[in-house]
Amino acid sequence: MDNAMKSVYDSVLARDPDQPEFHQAVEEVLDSLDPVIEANPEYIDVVRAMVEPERVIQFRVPWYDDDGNLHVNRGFRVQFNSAIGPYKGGLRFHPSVNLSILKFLGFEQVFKNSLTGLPMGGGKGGSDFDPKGKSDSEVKRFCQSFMMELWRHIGADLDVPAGDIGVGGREIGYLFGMYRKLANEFTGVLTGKGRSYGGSRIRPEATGYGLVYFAREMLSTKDKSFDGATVAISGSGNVAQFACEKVIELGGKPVTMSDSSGYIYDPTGIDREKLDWIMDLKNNRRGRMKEYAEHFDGVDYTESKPEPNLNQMWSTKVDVALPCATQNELNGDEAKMLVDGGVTAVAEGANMPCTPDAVDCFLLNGVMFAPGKASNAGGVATSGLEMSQNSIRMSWSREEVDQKLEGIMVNVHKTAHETAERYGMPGNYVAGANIAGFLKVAESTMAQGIL
Ligand code: NDP
Ligand code: 2IT
Repeated sequence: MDNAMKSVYDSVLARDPDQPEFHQAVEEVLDSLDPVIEANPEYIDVVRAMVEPERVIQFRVPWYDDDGNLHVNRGFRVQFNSAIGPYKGGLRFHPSVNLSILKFLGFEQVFKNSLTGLPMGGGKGGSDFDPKGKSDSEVKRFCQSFMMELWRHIGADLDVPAGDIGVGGREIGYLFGMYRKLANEFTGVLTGKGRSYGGSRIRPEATGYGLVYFAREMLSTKDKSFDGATVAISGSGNVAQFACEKVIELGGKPVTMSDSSGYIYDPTGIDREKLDWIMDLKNNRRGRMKEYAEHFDGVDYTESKPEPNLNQMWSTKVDVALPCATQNELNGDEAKMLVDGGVTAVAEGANMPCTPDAVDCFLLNGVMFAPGKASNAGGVATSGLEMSQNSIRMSWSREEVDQKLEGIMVNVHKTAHETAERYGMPGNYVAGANIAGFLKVAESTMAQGIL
């Protein structure tokens, strides 16, 4: 980082010293931007403005559980940047949610959305509510209470939330229903909606499919492919499930999946039938991965242990690793285990799952590495396609949406790859994605005046 950039970073640290995830996300981007500022010194002012969200909304979310007890959660929406389009990004319901996490996610979303080539700004929101173990009616009451405040801050041309950890089709349905009632209008204010009320085909699959399309493109630059490749996947939620599905379709062999309680290792591979079983377990029965090892023969289950214990899942010998659970789930020592096991490529399905040490380890050891803001952009890109369909009051076929998604991911890969080359860092997708994502937003910000 050069001096001007360092002073921006120092001001971020000084202003919000208690936001480590946000610092991490900002540092990674600023580290990439030196050559851009060298070529366009005026962009340093854009950087100064970009590290501060345009608006942050925080609110109270009171709700009653099934026994009539009151709970009070905290709700947020971080409207980070609208230079190239309405704020766009998911909602996360998880007990760990705080402003640091939502600001890191919102900040990354700005670059990711820009990379998709679609006109979407960046935002993120959510709550420290834990959907785990809650009844359907408790989740519904929570979502309704959450939207009772959020609705006045969002809109189809203003801010369009979607899902993220803990927010899937069920939650989006309850949120959309409440928005429609309060605003007295039916618009595409949320994405990830059900098919029967304006949702896009392929949106549930999009992040996982997009991730594998991106990884396929990355592998092909070194004449490699998923065909016959052994793959480690972490997580077992939306992104992990559909990444697994696409890996199987391309001839790969996924051998691990996990949840916050532990991971399974299935040496014979997770096939279509076993994946269907996992989808039913996770999406309908809301069960734990441990049950997979109890149900299928020859499967190892390892319970997760808190840090400083290493997650042994990453010591599995694989060709490709797809971390699809959460931020900072894969550290430098775990990256070293993957390298020792001979990994060729790592592509982030989650947002920032690899720590800076892990990323350094991959790059130093010549492992192809795709940062989430490029490789998981297929989810928000397909949300963008849902917004388009809602605007023109049409719905496209599965093939049409999948084709567009694939085209966008091929293009995101090409953009990140070519930009890295142009700026003298061939093969560095982190630099390529950060620079390309930044340039479009910076140009728009300058053209409109920094406001
Ligand atoms: P889900 O809620 O569907 O699944 C999350 C998965 O990650 C679960 O298996 C969960 O296990 C695990 N997990 C979550 N938090 C932790 C934790 N603290 N420690 C260990 N495991 C954890 O979420 P998604 O699949 O939608 O999201 C996964 C990642 O992908 C997130 O980083 C998200 O931001 C990112 N992402 C999602 C997109 C989308 O369209 N949904 C788009 C782009 C990125 P458990 O059930 O035990 O909590
Ligand atoms: O992190 C992400 O890109 C998402 N959770 C998806 C956001 C969206 O608006 O579809």
